[in-house]
Amino acid sequence: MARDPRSGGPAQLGSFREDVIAGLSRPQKALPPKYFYDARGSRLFEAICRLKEYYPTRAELALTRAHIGEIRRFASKAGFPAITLIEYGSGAGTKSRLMIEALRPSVYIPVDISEGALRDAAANLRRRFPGLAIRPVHGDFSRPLKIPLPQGRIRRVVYFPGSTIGNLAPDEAHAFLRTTRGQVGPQGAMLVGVDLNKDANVLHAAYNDARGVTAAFNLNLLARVNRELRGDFSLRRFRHYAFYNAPLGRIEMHLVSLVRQTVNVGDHRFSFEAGETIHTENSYKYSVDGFRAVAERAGFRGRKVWMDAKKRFSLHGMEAIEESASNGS
Ligand code: AVJ
Repeated sequence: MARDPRSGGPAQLGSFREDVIAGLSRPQKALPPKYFYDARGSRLFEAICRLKEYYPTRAELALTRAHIGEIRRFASKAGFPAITLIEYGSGAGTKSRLMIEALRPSVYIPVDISEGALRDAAANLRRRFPGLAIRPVHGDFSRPLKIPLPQGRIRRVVYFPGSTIGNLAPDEAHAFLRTTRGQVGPQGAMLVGVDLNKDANVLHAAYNDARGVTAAFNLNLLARVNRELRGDFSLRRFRHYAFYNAPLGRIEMHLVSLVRQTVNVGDHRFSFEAGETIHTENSYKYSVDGFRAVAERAGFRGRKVWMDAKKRFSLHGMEAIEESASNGS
């Protein structure tokens, strides 16, 4: 299917090969989580979203459905007859459909790193919303994107669901929000899904599911290195490890080397001690006020926050702060 044979792809995607070599050369070996989402990884992530332990997807869908009228009112603005909706990390597109139905944008710009998911979702949405202009952008939203935006009295709304922002450390989230603030302009708005702090056992279970789907998702990163970069990782010699790092307020995912070993990636060779890890993902959890503080420093005022009944997940409705009123950076 949508295997991406390029090592790099579009310029803004950078290079898988370079990022892997650099990440495995660091004292704490690390791989960027954006590379989870090849065709197989995207399918495994969809399976994670259906797991009973993985509450975020269901909680976000439920709260979005429950508050869709208010979300619509928040997004629309007097004097702005049309909306351009930009979605970061649109993936399979279930939430996209809901948001398009609610906001009725005239232009929809889905941005995703997974080319196959982007293409399939765009095709589905074209069938469902024949009047909507859909302009997919294949790329990595962690870097500034050149997104063609219509001019005039059009309200720009960025939708960033799924708590993907949790992959970023607070200072990176701040920089990302600042770039987004520039992208939506002074009359723009943002809807961002943010997972909330909660009981560590609930968090732990969500990233250590009984059926091992999260483990397969994590290990697929090594399989992808083997497939695309001539790697020789033995998947039986690494184990999935995820825990809640309470002082830092984040779930960390790692791959633990079970033995002392060396691994080749193309012409590069890496050695592992028994027990040494590759850090593959952070997933930061916020309080409502904690997230608002980060957003405020980046030029967004929190106007609304919606939560599911158990207060596990939040959707923040934020508006751009006029430039003169904000100067944190
Ligand atoms: C897509 C980044 C929101 O952090 O919960 C799910 C990815 N990793 N299970 C998350 C993920 C392991 C997910 N995000």
